[in-house]
Amino acid sequence: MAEPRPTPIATNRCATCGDDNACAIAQNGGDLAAGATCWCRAKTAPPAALQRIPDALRNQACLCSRCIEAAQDAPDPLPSGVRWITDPGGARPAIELTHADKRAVIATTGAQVLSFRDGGDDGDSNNILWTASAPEYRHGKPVRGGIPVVFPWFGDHRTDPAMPAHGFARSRSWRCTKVGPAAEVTLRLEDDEQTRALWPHAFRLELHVHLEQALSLSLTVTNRGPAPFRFEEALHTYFAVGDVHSTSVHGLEDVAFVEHAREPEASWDPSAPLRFAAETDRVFQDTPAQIVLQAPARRRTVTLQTRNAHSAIVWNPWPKKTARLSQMHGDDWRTFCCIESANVHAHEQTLAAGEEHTISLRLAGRTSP
Ligand code: TA6
Repeated sequence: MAEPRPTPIATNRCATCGDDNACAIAQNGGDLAAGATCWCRAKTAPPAALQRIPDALRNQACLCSRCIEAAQDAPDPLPSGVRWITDPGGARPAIELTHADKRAVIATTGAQVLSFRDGGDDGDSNNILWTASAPEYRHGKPVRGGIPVVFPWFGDHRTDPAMPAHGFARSRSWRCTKVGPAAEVTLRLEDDEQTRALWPHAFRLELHVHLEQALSLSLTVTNRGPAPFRFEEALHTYFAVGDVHSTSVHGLEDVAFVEHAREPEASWDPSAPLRFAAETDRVFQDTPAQIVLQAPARRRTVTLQTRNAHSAIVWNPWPKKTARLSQMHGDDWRTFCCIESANVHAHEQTLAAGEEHTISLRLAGRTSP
């Protein structure tokens, strides 16, 4: 017997994906006395859908029809190691994966991995991923940090400066289409009239996130349209390094690159491991499948293993660019670097009608005694 339908209070945000749930009662200011009847009262959400409502949002909002649909053939009991929560901002649905002493949190907005803790308490020192000092957890906005999903273009739009940087996928509400069997979920984004207004193609994105000793992500792009399309993509990973001055990146020695920073180092040895001594925004092409980040200030080594990622971007804004960036405090640049697993610029991908393409990233952290 399905649990009683939550009585929505003035929020038209779906409790499990954050998208508009078209709740008539919420649109009526949540005033139940007004007698507004919501479409949801005519629907019966499967138990699996109701189980996905985070405690903090229970009785706060209806589910959207697409999340109810997505949960139709879901296994009733959520597998251990998967839990719906709200993100650190308290209002946006998120999914928590746990495995042994490891924990990852994924926001449904943008299917953005927000944190990956390899043991210990919930403190930031255990978080392999980095979050800016003034994070904004807002519907329709990526948080600065974690692993934003960049699609269908990288950086600024080539012809229209009004378009969102790094595409639109990181700002949209994704919904969960598969849970389990282990500590794993699949989140999906498909084209709709808003995305087609920005990029006129029918597509499906699926991000599969699996937590074991390592954190594995795979992003599959499917061309659902009648004609080929071209796209760029990146898993734009922010790493917590403690002190960027003592950090080094290994595996990109002698790999072809273009430096895009406004004020980069005057010169450096491309055959040596990459170190940070100025603003760095280096796009590498034809990259190896393994890159290693050494962050001695955190006594941490992180190994990135990729499949089908032919580009990598290494970025640190240094102080001047940090001052121009949202969600950042002045000193934030000191404690992170980005190593982004991607296909961009010369490795922009072409996908024929009906075809799919998958890029994968596996993050394994090791802390030295
Ligand atoms: O990936 C590096 C980069 O393109 C930088 O140039 C910087 O703009 C960064 O991404 C962050 O972009 P965002 O749009 O998230 O502020």
